[in-house]
Amino acid sequence: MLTLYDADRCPYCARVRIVLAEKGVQYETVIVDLGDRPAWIYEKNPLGKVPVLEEGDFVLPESAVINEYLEERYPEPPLWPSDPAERAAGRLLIHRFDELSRPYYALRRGEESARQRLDEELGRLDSLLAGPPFLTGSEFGLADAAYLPWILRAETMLGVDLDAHPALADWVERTRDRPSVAAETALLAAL
Ligand SMILES: N[C@@H](CCC(=O)N[C@@H](CS)C(=O)NCC(=O)O)C(=O)O
Repeated sequence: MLTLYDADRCPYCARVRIVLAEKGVQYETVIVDLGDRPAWIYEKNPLGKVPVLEEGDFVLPESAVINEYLEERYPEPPLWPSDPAERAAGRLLIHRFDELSRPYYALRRGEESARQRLDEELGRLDSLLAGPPFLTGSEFGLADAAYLPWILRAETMLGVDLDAHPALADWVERTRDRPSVAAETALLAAL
């Protein structure tokens, strides 16, 4: 049985929850109180952060690495495109995720000047989604799971209006039908 060391409000954990749900993998959850982190979490992850995935003696932190592991461990349904160039483009998006998270967290800290930078990044995603329905093409995948938690939180917690980014707004709406994302929306509403 897999165990996920998890926190409801953590968007990095949400990345992993979405992928576990997409793949229909059963797992146990251990909720970590981020406001009063238990000392033992440092044994699982020296950085003291969640998510951490555990399976027997195997302990793995870092959401992007966990999701790559899950993709290999549970190949069905595939969450990367079969084309290597398309997969590489998806990995590049995840590698450069900080371009979005930097202004997101700056805005969360109350730096209003970050709103414009965040808006530019949302514009970049909007352009990517002007053609295909998902970030790496015709199917929902790891890149979508990597970005969605912040977009959902930007709307609900930071009052970001997606109206200026119609393709991005359509993408969010499209993903809401998926049980993996609906669960996250419900969880956010309950925070
Ligand atoms: N790079 C990590 C980041 C994880 C992360 O920052 N998690 C936050 C909660 S959303 C955390 O555990 N924060 C505690 C801390 O920073 O000390 C990942 O992708 O998993």
